[in-house]
Amino acid sequence: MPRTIVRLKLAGVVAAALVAAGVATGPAAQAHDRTPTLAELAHRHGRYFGSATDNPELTDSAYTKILGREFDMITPGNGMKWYATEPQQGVFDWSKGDEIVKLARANHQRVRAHTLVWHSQLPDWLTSREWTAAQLRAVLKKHITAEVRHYRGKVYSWDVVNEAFNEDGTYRETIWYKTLGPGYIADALRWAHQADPHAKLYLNDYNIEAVGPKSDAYYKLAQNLRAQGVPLDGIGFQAHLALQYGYPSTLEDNLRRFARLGLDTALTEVDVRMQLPATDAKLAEQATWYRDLTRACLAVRRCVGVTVWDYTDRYSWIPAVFPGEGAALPWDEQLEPKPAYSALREALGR
Ligand code: 9MR
Repeated sequence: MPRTIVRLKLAGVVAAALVAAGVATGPAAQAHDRTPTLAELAHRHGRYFGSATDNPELTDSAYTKILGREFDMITPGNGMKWYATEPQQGVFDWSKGDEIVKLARANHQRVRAHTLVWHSQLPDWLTSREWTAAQLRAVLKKHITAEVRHYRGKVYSWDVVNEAFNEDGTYRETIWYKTLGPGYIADALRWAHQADPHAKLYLNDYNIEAVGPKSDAYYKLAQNLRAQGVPLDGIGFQAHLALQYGYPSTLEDNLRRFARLGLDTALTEVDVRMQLPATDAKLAEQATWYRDLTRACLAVRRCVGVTVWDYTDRYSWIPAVFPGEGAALPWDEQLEPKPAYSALREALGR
C-alpha cells in the first residue's frame, strides 16, 4: 500500500480513537500539517518520485534517512549490473541487489531494477574471449533468466536493455549487437517476460529526451517491437542533462509520442550538471530545469514517474566522469536542499 494512504489511514484511525476517547485530535492535525515529501506529492498525481542509490552509501545514516523519507522508488546504481551479479560464469551473487531491495522494502519503496543487457560494467570472463552467436545467446538467456527470476515479484520494472543506440540513431556496436545482431533486444525482452510476467520491461537511454535521431531510433524500434507482440512496456529517458547544452524543450512532445504507441515512459536517471563553481544564477537555472522536466512528465498521462540519479551531490557520479562539472542534484554535498528541491516541490505541488 502506498505510504501516503498508510499514513492517512493511521492518522484517521488515531483521530477516530481520540475523538471516541474525548481527546482533542492534535496528533492527526499535526500529521496533516507536516510538509509532504516528494513521493507524497508525486503520489497525488498517480506518479512516483525516485532516487538511485548505491551499496557503499548505505552506511551513511544521515543519507539513508532522507533516502527513506523523500522517495517511493529506488534504483540500484550498480548492484544489479552484470559484473556484480554474475562475477564468474554461472556463479551468481545477489548480495548487493538484495541489500537494496531489503532497504527499499523496509521503507515501503518500490524498485526500478537496473540493468540486464548493457555494454558496460561487464565481467572479464564475458569480455575477454570470443563467443559464437549460439554461445553468447545462451550466456545472455541464462543471465537474464537467473536475475529476473531471483527478483521476481520484488521489483516494479527492469531496464532490460540499456543504451543500445548511437547518437545518430544507428545501433551501438556492442558485444551483443556485433555477435547477435539487432534481434538481441526482442530476445532479451521475451526472456525477461518469461522469467517475471509482471515486471514492467523498459529500454533505457540517455540523450533521447529531445526529439532527434536517437529518440527517433527508439520510436521506430518500439513501433516494430509492439507490432511483433514483443513484451515492451516502457521507454526510460535517463535525462542526464547539462546546463551548457540547453534544455531539451521537445521533451513533453517526445514523451507523448511514445505514450501514443501505448508505452509507459519515465525519467529514470535525472541530473542537471553545470560547470563549477556553482553560482546562484546557475543553481536558479538548474531549478527551472528540474521544475520543467517534472512538469513535462506530469503533463503526459503515461509518464509514470521521475527518478534522480542519486539525490545528493555527495554521491553524484558526475565529478569523476566530467572533471570540473558537478552540483547536479537537488541536495548539496552537506545534504542541504538546493533551489532545485523547492522547484521539484513546486512542480509536484500544483
Ligand atoms: O552511477 C553509476 C556509477 O556509479 C558507475 O560508476 C557508472 C559506470 O558506468 O555507472 C553509473 O550509472 C550509469 C547508469 O548505469 C546508466 N546510465 C549512465 C549512468 C551514469 O554513468
